[in-house]
Amino acid sequence: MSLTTDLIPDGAFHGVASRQSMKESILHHLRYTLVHLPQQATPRDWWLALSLAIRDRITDDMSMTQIAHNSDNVRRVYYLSMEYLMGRMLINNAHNIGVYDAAKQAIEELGLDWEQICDEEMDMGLGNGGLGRLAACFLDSLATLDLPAIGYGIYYEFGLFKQEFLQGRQVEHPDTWIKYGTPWDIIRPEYSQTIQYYGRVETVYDSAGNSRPVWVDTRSVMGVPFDIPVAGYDTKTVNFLRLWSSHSTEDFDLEEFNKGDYVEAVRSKAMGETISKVLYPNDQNANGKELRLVQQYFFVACSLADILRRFEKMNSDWTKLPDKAVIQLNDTHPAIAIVELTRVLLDDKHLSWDSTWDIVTRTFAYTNHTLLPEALEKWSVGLFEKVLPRHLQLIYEINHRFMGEVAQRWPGRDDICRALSIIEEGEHKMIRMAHLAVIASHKVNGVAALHSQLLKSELFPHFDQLYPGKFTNKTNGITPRRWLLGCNPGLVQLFERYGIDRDWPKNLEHLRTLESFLDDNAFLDDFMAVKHQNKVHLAKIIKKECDIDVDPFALFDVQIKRLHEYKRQHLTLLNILTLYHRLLNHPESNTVPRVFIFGAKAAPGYALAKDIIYAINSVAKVINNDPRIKGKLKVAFLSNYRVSLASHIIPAADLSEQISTAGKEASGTGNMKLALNGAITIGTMDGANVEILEEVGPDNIFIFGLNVDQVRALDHKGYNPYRYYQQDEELKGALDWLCSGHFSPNDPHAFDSIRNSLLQGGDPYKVMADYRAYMDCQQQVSDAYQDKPRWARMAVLNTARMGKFSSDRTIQEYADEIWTLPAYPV
Ligand code: B1H
Repeated sequence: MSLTTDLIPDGAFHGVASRQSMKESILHHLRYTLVHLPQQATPRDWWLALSLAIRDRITDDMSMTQIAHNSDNVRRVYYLSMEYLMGRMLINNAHNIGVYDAAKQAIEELGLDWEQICDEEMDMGLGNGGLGRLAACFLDSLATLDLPAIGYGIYYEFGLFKQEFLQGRQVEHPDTWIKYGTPWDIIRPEYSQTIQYYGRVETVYDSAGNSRPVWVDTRSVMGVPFDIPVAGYDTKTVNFLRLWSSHSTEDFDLEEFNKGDYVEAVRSKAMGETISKVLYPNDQNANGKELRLVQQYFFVACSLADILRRFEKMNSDWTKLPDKAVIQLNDTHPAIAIVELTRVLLDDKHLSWDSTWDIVTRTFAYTNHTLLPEALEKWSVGLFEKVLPRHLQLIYEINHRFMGEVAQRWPGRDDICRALSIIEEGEHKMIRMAHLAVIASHKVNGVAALHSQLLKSELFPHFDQLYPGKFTNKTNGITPRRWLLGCNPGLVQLFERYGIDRDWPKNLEHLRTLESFLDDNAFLDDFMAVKHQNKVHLAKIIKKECDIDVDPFALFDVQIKRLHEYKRQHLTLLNILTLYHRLLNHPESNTVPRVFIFGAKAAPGYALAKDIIYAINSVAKVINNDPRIKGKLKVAFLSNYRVSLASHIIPAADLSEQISTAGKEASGTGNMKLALNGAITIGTMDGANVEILEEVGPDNIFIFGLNVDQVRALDHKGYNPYRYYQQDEELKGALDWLCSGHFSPNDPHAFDSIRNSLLQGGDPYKVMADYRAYMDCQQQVSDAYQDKPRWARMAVLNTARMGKFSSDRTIQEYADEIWTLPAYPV
């Protein structure tokens, strides 16, 4: 690299100079970091050199930001999450620091293909779905809004499994994202932490005869942090994500070894290496595994120790901790942090209980992401005691004091005490982590208006009465940098041509000016031409990945999300079967050609979800190869759905399927991404769909089906799915056909599980009840799609009216109303 480029400050990288210096940087890294000459370099070498060149333009600002935050002893938010779905980082970072054009031109001048180079990057898939991606969007917004923030999580060696279809069935493979390293992390051995777990609690007496508990005979494990820089968009702020990797501690091994227990020493060494090995793939399904509990404690204890270390450098009064640190819990997965902070302040720093509890409750805030009972975390008391015996004592103490409060508020109401207790009584005593999180947090929020309402009225009604004002709503959002600027360059260029305010990525409300072009037919045509180009691009991906030919003029009907019964991919399957049946009966009918596009991973142990995948793939195979329907219906299930694949599918979608049973989807965020890119939503009155309806207006969205009240009423009077089956010929026909063996000749009973869950199983997610309303609504969709100008206006209005769903708005609300966290521009 030349001396001059070293001396030019970041902001001065413009135009030719910027492109030239970028090219020099890339070639420098190729030659001196990767030790390759251009003629030997593989696409991966170029990708790595390019990434390092971009990284060089981030790291100085990162150092400056951290020096400023530290030396000014600023208040920070600490975001604790078991999951971060960062996806690919190159394009996002290039946009955020303003070198995207320079980088792309430099690559092209080097005779390389930009997309091919970007495609070399492995997704950083350290999350399951919406919850993990939300954390990633939040990091982007925190930095963009100049908010001092650090994210904490786990440096999983294997992220979410790679999905493959073998004869239509899901097969999982390990995700080896880190095998050859990543240019985006910085190892920080100097900030390693050693933490204790297992062991037992002893009571010791001092000379004055006072007793105190001591946690002894513990095992220990070391956390080594890896920092991922998070650059804000169009600002100097660079925060970071600190991920802990677990390692065995030498001192401990030696101790065991010297006791003569060689095998135990080696075993615990293996355990140390195991903790951060793999992400649990059970989205929305708490599993009571010991390793999961250990993962939670490991990352929480390392993170807290790191937070307290930072606090102690500049402060001496522990009662000031809540002035300098607010800790946001991304669901209950990191809620053990509450108990760990209690333990440190009480046992290590020797504060009083009252002082400790006051600090704890002023420090923590908790976000709830689900009402599904199977996702609400509970730990068995026995397991907890084994791994964290001292923490269990503290939970009992917290609960004891809390029960006192409840008894005072509702004298004689043992039923309420039992309902609110952290400990669930029964044959197996369980610890309810959500109760702990509610009790210890100063704010608890849901993730969409409806969800937050249900949180108060259904999940925590007594807590709401006990703590008025504690429960709030923070409707989710998405970062416009990744979900429009990064993924839809065609639309971005269109905005430029029509003179849309260039700061829309920071002020998404500015896209409202698109509404002034609603009567401009040339604009509508241009807008839809971009959509068409994106569909052509996706069609190529579908051809390459699935070997299916799809017509880009057909309606692209997209359902991309984790596979779960409550999300009702099987309702879409019934729609597909019905449409196929209608086409066979009326081959000459004027049907709107559709391509159904799916992306979904099923939890490896979720048999019914896997059967639904197999069913969709099996039906797809028959439909895609049936010449009688002349290609009017196609079904493409793309395997290995992930962030990078989403960014190709979303800009190409016409219709966005958001069809969860009302009351089940806390928010959804894919709904926002698709609408922002001009897809029209077909959805139920669930999660953030309700607020999307408010924003776009009833003419620009397709709403169908039971609402929450109707679902409750149906359950109340007794729901009978058979009634719908027997009374609706098409529904019966579709379900019977699925299970007739027609779609699985070698395995005629392959889909009985689906049928059973919908009939004998009582259809817990009301698929049968919503089928007819869904079919009718889909007919309205087809009619609207045939009216090209109408559809175009709807699409534009969806893009124009998504301002509310920028995660910048969400984060600003957290900063103002939960964190009282001022911006701190560097
Ligand atoms: C959401 C989860 C979740 N809610 C447990 N809950 C997990 C629960 O591995 N686990 O144990 C993993 C994930 N994920 C999602 O959060 C909601 O379903 C979406 O509706 C919401 O948009 C998203 C972000 O708030």
